[in-house]
Amino acid sequence: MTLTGSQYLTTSQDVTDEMVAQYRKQGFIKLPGVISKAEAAHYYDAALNVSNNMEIFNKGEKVFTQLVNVWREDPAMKELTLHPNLAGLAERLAGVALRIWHDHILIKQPHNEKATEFHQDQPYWPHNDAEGRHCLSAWVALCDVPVEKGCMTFIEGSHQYSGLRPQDLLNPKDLLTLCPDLNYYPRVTLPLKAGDCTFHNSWTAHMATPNFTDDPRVAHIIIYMDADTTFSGKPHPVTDPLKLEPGVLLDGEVFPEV
Ligand SMILES: O=C(O)CCC(=O)C(=O)O
Repeated sequence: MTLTGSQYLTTSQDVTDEMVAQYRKQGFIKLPGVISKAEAAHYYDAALNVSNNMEIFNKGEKVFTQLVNVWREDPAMKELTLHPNLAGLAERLAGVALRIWHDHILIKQPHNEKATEFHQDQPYWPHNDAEGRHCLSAWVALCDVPVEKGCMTFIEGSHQYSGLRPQDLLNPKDLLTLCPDLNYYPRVTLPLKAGDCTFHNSWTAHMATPNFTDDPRVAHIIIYMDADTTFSGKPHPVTDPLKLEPGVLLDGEVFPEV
């Protein structure tokens, strides 16, 4: 572990082969202290500042306030999205070279008493050969996130179910009806302290609990994709403005290698 001020940070050197195996078997892992408390407080303020200024992408407006690709707009959030410690951890877990797919700030507003319902991320994305890929998200808590404030719950082993259609974030039964076996898989709920993180594979089913508190739940999510991911042509808010031809490599300044 690395000492930052008075706090130890989890780095890729702390991630043992057993932890990598656990991540790959379960489809997710919790890593404490991936950024310092001081950094979390700094990025918490930056994230709320951005949310006052950026247009909201409203796919999940009812369950969270979502700001996509903030690293392209805001220098402070860019530092977090390109944070070398997070990238090192992501590559250690994925075991392949990665690029940024996109980031997003997800704020569950105070007393937004709606869960983000079970879904997988990958079916939303315009990636070719998605089944064979290692895309993963770092969900970084910028404030303490107990269960009552909107933390993540994962279904262990659910990443084996690839090839499903996109699932409705507002419907608690959608994924579980589409894939009834998942009703009998273990679920793991992971409250986090500011600066802690979960990583999940893009096929891992997950949900987030409602925010019953008086304060916003602020998380920054960095999504990494395999460095050789190509574009499928499917519509998506990140790629639509780029007018890409299907089959091209998702590279260049919008999708930098980490
Ligand atoms: O934080 C949330 O409410 C949901 C997060 C999520 O679905 C994700 O990071 O993929």
